Amino acid sequence: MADYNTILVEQRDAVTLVTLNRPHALNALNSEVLSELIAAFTAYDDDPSQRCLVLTGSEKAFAAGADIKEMQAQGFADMYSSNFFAGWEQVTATRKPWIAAVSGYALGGGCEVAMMADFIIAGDNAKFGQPEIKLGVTPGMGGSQRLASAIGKSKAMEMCLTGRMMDAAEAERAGLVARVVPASDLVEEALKTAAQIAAMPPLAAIAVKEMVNTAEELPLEQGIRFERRLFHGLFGTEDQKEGMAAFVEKRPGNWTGR
Ligand code: CO8
Repeated sequence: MADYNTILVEQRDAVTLVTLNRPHALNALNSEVLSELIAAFTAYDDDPSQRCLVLTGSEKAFAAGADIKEMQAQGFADMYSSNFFAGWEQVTATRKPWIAAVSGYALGGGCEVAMMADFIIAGDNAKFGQPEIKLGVTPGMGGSQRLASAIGKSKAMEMCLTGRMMDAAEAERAGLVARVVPASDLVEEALKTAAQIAAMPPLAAIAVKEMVNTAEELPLEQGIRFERRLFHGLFGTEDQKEGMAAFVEKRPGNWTGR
């Protein structure tokens, strides 16, 4: 397994656990974190033995945002010419499922990274926010778009305009997170859910991701056609034959990912 400076990566059977590890900066996201996450997510996507990934932080902070100290002195030309932080699109291009397990602060870029996940499981101490306005800027890693789509315009606008934090209970009510669990059990609960997903037929899991994500991009009629074509396509796989035979024969499926 590759050696990283800012993240820890371990494999638990078919589940990869990635832990953000810059405790002195509350896991603030800098360019090194980004390049290491891209490497870890690419390795996960390319490894057929790995079928789900959990991204987590510490109990105090999932991530307190993009690294303000790294950005502070940069000008427009620096940001624009380096296309600063465009690399996050490589993380969102991950084809296999991944879960964000959020404890403590998920602010600014931290909230935005959590929202890049397929879904979020939150510890009961989680705090979500887009406080960039207090720094004279705005969300810049998809937060304005993904927050609006997750919780609706009114709440997203209020969060981004005031910079206030939303606690775990409110985030669950608003539909930002799939589930809230006691903070002390967060990683184990997320790993359990990941293991459930890892036990599913992997091609169907990728297809689910593609079709649910398409709901945010296509009008309903085209989205439904896209879903149907992917559904039809799965009938060309061994796992469809196995899954339906296993149901009829009342036994668990044995997936090949073919
Ligand atoms: N960047 C850099 N360092 C940070 C950050 C951050 N985002 N957050 C915390 N730290 C550092 C602090 O500077 C401090 O370091 P030091 O000990 O050296 O002074 C250490 O972490 C501990 O932080 P605090 O002492 O502040 O801890 P508290 O428990 O008192 O407060 C808070 C915790 C409330 C989370 C507080 O640290 C805070 O408000 N942090 C900043 C939150 C924030 O504004 N986040 C948004 C950042 S901007 C952003 O994310 C933009 C994303 C889009 C980029 C897209 C580019 C294209």
